[in-house]
Amino acid sequence: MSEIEKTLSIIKPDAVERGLENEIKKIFEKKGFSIIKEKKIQIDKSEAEKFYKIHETKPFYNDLCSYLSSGPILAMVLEKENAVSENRKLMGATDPKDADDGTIRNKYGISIDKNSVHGSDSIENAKTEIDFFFSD
Ligand code: IDP
Ligand code: MG
Repeated sequence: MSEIEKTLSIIKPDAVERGLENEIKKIFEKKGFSIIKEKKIQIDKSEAEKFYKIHETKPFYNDLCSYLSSGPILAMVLEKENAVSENRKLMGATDPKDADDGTIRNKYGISIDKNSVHGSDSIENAKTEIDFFFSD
């Protein structure tokens, strides 16, 4: 059964810095995602730590939070049938060198840390992450 879902997508600092926002938004729209909310912002490190709390025990946590807060990002709510898993497929593997042809990370990712996009990994986390950016 297909359900209309919402998921959180972030165009990360490496991609915003290279002016890829519109190109990446077009990829989502061409694949049938509706971008129902968007917000360009720069978060500070403590907010990044909160957003990535799930990773707080990982060795890369500090660098990850510094990176996400290092420049402007574009946070978006994407809507589509099975949006959470469809977005994960479209993003590709975490490490761009493992990401399949045709995925966003294959096309634009620079490295495992500068991998251009974030996407929620479950419906539950999508709700929390959408609230994080769009609760007001
Ligand atoms: P995901 O973004 O594909 O869901 P996660 O495992 O949730 O991947 O990791 C969150 C983010 O942390 C990744 O997008 C990547 O930027 C960074 N990251 C993950 N694993 C590593 C690593 O081994 N070294 C450095 N950064 C990493
Ligand atoms: Mg993740």
